[in-house]
Amino acid sequence: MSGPNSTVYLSLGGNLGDPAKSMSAALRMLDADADTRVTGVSSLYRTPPWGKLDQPDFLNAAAEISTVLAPRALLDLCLDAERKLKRVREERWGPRLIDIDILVFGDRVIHETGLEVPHPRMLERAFVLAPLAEIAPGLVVSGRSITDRLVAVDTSGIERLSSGRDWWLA
Ligand code: PH2
Ligand code: MG
Ligand code: MG
Repeated sequence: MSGPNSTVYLSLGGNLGDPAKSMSAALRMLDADADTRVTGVSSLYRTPPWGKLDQPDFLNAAAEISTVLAPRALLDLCLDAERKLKRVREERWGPRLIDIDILVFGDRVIHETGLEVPHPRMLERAFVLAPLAEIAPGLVVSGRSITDRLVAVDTSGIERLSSGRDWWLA
């Protein structure tokens, strides 16, 4: 499969088991795919649960990848990684071992079942914007930079861990 290279931004998160280990395994799976390369990863962030409050804190991170895959094929690769890591899909916004979401795919705008790009809720979620601002501060989504978006949301309780950006290679 080969098309032009696209720069893609992903959000990763989890709050059950060992989320750092799951996210690291997921990123290594994506990087091992011949069509996809991981080109940047944020630090790890501890974040309060959003949407459904009575669940453990999450760990979140953002990643930049370069891929020749079409958006749907990349989504399948991400869902495959989630499945391999034994994610069980349960309640919406509830606890999970690993979640990998496509945030931005080049300058594509996609409205398909299961594939909405840019991610429709990314601009209101500090747990997405804080890690993303670390690796792509100037990235413009719907007319404004990630840095501008980040100052407009509530980041209370979000803590950047001293993991550095190579935690997923360890
Ligand atoms: N993911 C959700 C729902 N709530 N909260 C935080 N802090 N981090 C997440 O990754 C998260 C969430 C559903 O995808
Ligand atoms: Mg999600
Ligand atoms: Mg998801």
